Amino acid sequence: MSSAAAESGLLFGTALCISDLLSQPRTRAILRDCSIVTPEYELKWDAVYRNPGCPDYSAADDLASFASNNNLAIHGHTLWWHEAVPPALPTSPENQFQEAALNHLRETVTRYSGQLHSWDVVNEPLESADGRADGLRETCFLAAFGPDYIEIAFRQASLLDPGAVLVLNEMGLEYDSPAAERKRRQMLALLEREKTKGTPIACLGIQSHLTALEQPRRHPEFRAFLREVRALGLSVMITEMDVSDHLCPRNRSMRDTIVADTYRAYLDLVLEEAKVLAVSTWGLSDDRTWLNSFRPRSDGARQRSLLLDRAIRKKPAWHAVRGALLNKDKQEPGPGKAPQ
Ligand code: 9MR
Repeated sequence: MSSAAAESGLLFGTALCISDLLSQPRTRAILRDCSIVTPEYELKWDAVYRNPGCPDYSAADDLASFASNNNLAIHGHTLWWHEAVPPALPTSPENQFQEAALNHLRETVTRYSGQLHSWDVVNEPLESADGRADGLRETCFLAAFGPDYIEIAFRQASLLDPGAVLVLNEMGLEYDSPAAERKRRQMLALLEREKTKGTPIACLGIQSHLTALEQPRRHPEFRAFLREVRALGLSVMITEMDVSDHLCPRNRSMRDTIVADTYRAYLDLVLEEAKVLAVSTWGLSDDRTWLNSFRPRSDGARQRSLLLDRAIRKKPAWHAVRGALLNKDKQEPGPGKAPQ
């Protein structure tokens, strides 16, 4: 898989946890398929500060050593995310939270400076249901720093690790709904605002948690969005791709076909329109998906949402993703496609 990606000038990878490396078949699959890995949990603020006042980077360090010993790039996930704030941390007074958030960012970026391919500097900044005109999610970062918090985080990260690709990562940009279209417009407005201020955002992370039978094959609004992102001079990373099969029939081979087809159609579209640096799935094998708890199937069957099955065997989805990666530069340019 990673060689197929490399042929098209991309990295391919997965999210992983330190415990994945206890399984030899899983480790072998990671080494066979990946050129980039994303710590699923170990770098998050609450993971590092499980014991208040006493940061513990040992699990993240172990993953970083595994990656560097095996020549894998690392995507750092994630510096400022409202869901990863240590629970014991007081979010007020604001200046105390500011200091803690900046300390965490500086300490983490400095520790791994020069070692990472990229950083999700800010994760999931938009939530239109929060009702702000700019679409920003009401988080403790927004409360403490105001709407400039994104600029502050990116400037700090850029100063401390100038070689890393700095990514603004978001969920739900790829969905097909009026709310998703609103989010795409708000994201473009945000990126334009930050560009005007000179905020060093290099790349948009599109999480890509897809749902089979819901994700459209043709998706003109999303296609147009990707073109606008490209026109702003930004690259794209597909950061957390998986396909929930909770709407699919139970029959395994039918499910596998529909899931594979969902991956293929989605990747064909994104690879055609965006300047994609890397494609990562959120786990590699079906025993490691978060979707069994987040989107359980009503018939009780386990999700088959990733590229390998529970026995770490390749599924049609694996071949579909590989096909899309290999096909990248063989596609007909879409109408109005931005020049390479
Ligand atoms: O898969 C991750 C799970 O193991 C963690 O408990 C959870 C909270 O830290 O985060 C999950 O990953 C999320 C990612 O960090 C951001 N996008 C949504 C992912 C799935 O919830």
